[in-house]
Amino acid sequence: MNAHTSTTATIPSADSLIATEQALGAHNYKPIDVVLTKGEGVWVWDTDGTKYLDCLSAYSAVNQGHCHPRILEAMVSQAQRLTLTSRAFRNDQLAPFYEELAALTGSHKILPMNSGAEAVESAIKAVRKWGYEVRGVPENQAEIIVCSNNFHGRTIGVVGFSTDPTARTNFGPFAPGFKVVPFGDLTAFEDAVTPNTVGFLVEPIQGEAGVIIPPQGYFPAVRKLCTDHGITLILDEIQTGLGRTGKLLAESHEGIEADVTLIGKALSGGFYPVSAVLSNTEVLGVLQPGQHGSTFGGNPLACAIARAALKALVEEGMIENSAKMGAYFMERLRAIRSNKVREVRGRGLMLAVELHPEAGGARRYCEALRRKGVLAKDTHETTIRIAPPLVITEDQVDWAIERFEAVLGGMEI
Ligand code: IF1
Repeated sequence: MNAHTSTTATIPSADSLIATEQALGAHNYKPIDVVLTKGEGVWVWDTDGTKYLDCLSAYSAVNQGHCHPRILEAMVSQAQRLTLTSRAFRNDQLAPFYEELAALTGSHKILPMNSGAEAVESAIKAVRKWGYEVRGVPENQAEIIVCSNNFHGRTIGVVGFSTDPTARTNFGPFAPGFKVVPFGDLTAFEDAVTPNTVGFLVEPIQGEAGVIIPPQGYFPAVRKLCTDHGITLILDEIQTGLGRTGKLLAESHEGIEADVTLIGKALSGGFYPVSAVLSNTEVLGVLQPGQHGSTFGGNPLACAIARAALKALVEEGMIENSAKMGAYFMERLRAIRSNKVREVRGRGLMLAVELHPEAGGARRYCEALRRKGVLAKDTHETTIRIAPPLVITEDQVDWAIERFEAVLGGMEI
């Protein structure tokens, strides 16, 4: 046998891969030490061949399931044709992407970007400009109201109005023009409004804060106040959107419509960073050539992937499945008898198990779940976040519940 072909390439062990990451990477994450190498639907496999049920979905970016075959097909065939033109030239995927996304969401104008944080930054730019040019706010006086415990990304602009010390400490100085009010508190919002308020940026359900659902009636009242005061309501649906909560957009649960909606993550089914600002004509209408852009935003590969990702989501009934399986998962989680669980909450397949402070920290339970074949992620000290791909079946929920029962039941901690 030829020396070439007989060489079995040494596959680095998980431990050595982790050691290399530690040595060479910035330590801005503390992941669960599972090294994944393959994914299919709700399942992922580590380098030792162990299979796990993914209950995080890359923070809701793989709503359609890992390596969805139709999205993969679209990606490969587009990549073989044309990947990037920049917006200096046009490409034949952008128009159909706009058309399909507008038809699905009822939006009038679309701005394609890449990451979620970029979509947030883009919306802030557009809304400020709209404030000056359409609302007549005096120069540099535009104010945007945001909520405490918000999560909108990691850029300087965005962490500047975060209330999380970990996210913002020592990253200043920050941009002025943001006011923070408690999430779910209508009076505080009303009191913060001034004649210079141009926008209210808010998550329909706060994700990083621990899957926090606002009081009933909050959003309809917010919607009315925004309309009355000419304030642009900007809903960050980067995490809650595209089926995660059992509706296409979480705003539908509240019976409202935002003026500007931000989507990202699952817009590509996890294949590529694709985000978008969706808006009425007025707000995005203020952007003129040269005033905003991105090398990769709206590129043909991104557009082809997003078109396939949206088709898969809608045509394969994933949004309905999210509503149905979310309700079932929640019911089964609530039926687990455990003195460690304080509350189970959520909407659709955006779920959280809140532990009692004495339970010993959510991270420990996520590590225990991992040993049983379920990957979930803690947030803050006491919350286990559960967000599987929207293609999960009842049998797979049952499979997961057995593991949650064993871990939350406590025998095995
Ligand atoms: C990380 C959480 C999820 C988001 C909302 C904008 C963005 C995000 C509502 C920015 C991003 C992520 C990023 C991820 C952790 C994460 C997250 F734990 F922080 F809350 F999803 F649950 N708006 N969320 O949730 O989008 O620029 O990242 O594309 O590691 O920072 P991005």
